[in-house]
Amino acid sequence: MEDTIFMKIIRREIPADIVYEDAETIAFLDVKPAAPGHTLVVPKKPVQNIFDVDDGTLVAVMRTVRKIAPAVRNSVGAHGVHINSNHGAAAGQIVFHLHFHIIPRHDRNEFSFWPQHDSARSEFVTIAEKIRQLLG
Ligand code: DGP
Repeated sequence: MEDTIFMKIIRREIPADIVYEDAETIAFLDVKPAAPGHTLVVPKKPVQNIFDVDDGTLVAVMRTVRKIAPAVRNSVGAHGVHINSNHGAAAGQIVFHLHFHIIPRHDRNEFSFWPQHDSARSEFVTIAEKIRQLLG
């Protein structure tokens, strides 16, 4: 995997506002926050996304997400958080080093959810069957 900007942060080659670190993970403020307090949780191991991460690394990252989410929320007096993660360019991933966004939210009216659509019953049936088949 190519070196990413997050590896440079992990190695302290570029500055970041680091808020938490343990043996397997690091968390720092997002340089382009969607809201004040927007924090990224990143494994120190260089994996790209959900498609190549191993279970242990993902568990470590989610443990850190759970651990720091209340502090992130409370640091800005928010009432909730979005925990979001983009996997693949098509999904908006820009930095190809696995990360979870923790974005404080004060009020559900301050942002737009992604659009939701109705779908034909036959489409649900076909897609669910396809996923089950692919999972073996
Ligand atoms: P994503 O689209 O999920 O890959 O989001 C990548 C995020 O990483 C984006 O919200 C901005 C943030 N980011 C990119 N470069 C840097 C950096 O050099 N420092 C910090 N702190 N955040 C960065």
